[in-house]
Amino acid sequence: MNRYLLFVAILIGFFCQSLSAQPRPALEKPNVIIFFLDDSGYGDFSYNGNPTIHTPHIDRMSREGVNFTQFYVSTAACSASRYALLTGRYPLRSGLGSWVIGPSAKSHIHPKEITIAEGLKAVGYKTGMFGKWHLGNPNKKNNMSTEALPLAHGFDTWVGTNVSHDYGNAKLLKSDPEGNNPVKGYSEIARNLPSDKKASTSLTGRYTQAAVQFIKKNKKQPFFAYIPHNQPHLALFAHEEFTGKSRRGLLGDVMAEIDHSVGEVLKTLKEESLDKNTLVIFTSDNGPWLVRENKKLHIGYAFPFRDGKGCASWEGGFRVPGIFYWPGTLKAKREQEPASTLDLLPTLFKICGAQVPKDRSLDGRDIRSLLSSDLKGEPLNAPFKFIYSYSRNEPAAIRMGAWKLHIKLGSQLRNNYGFQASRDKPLLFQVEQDLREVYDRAKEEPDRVQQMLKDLLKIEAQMKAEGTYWRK
Ligand SMILES: [Ca+2]
Repeated sequence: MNRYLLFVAILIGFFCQSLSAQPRPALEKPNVIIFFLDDSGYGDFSYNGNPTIHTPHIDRMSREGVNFTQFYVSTAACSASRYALLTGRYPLRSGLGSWVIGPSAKSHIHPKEITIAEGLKAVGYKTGMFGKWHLGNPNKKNNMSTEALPLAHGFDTWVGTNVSHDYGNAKLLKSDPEGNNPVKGYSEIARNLPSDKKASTSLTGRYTQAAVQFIKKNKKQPFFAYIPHNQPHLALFAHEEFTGKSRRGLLGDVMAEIDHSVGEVLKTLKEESLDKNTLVIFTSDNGPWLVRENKKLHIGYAFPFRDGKGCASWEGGFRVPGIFYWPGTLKAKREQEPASTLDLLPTLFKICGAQVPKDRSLDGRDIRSLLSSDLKGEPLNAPFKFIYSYSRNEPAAIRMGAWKLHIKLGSQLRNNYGFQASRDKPLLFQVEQDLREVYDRAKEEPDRVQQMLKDLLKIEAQMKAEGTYWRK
């Protein structure tokens, strides 16, 4: 009898264990991971045709997931692009005043903004960030405000740089309940990054390991991991394990390490039986460097688009990878409908059961219907409409459907390819046919020009009238 009872107890034990090991159903609060590279061009990946850069894990995501071929960021520089991704709002709404805020700027993302991390945290997600922040830095001008760093914006844990690692005084920080450097809740791992090669070459691997640990630690509850790698923003740094291996040189080495990072995260999800209830998104914050002083060998590639990082509105600054990977829920698809990083917040909030904010303007669309019919998203009922923002976060162009109207030009190459554009004399391109923006169609399409200009001015006026949380 005793042996019988023992046998039953063991059976019950097995049963309970297997129940607790069952992952959540795929659609019940799925985990979310966002990879967000820095300055990686549309053409810097083997899946987009780069012949000498090898990115096998990212390529596999693009083949097996939903690969958006017309995916955008709302500005061609770091800070404002991060703001737009995290809040689903155009950069002008941020009140940051500039598309890049340096370590001594007073500005930071306002605490009243609702980020993806805050929305998901409010419905029970653990939230971790592993990489570059660049949305504020505690300094004298903002009275060493703790609101300038990630813990005030929905992240439970963070390791990463406060700004880009090419600022002379850039710091590598981490959240630390006991810490008080530079402010309460943080401690410093390294400072003056450009002159600390050891710290700089550690970044990609450090973020990867921290993200993997975070996933393992939180595997029994919903989590959100935001992984904004510092690379391939200049200066390029790869761990020695990857250095000198790529035919493309150091940029290829850097991309191989990033690809390895993606591979490690996907492997962990599989090993922990989390792959079926985790949505992984892969994108970049803006187009590539094309020239910089004598570092031409490090340039990235925006092909087939024109220009790169730091331009006003040319496609090469704004087109980035847009891959959504979720085995079992998303079927492999090459999606040609345009979408942008602004769409992440509304889409993720719907998928994860978070409250979509109603007390502010959101500029993204809920694109669940483009991902999978299982997600039960509303069909998109209007053509894609999208504002390109320039250095003061003001509109420089608008896209409506397949057409794009430039009202202001700016080029990293400083030549604008012989074109000029203004509000009085805009340029018009059909960017689904004319990928490189070569043929100005404004004269043939005067009514379209007027309509698009009117729409651009209307959106700009609405943003200015609504104001920002910094200044009403
Ligand atoms: Ca960037």
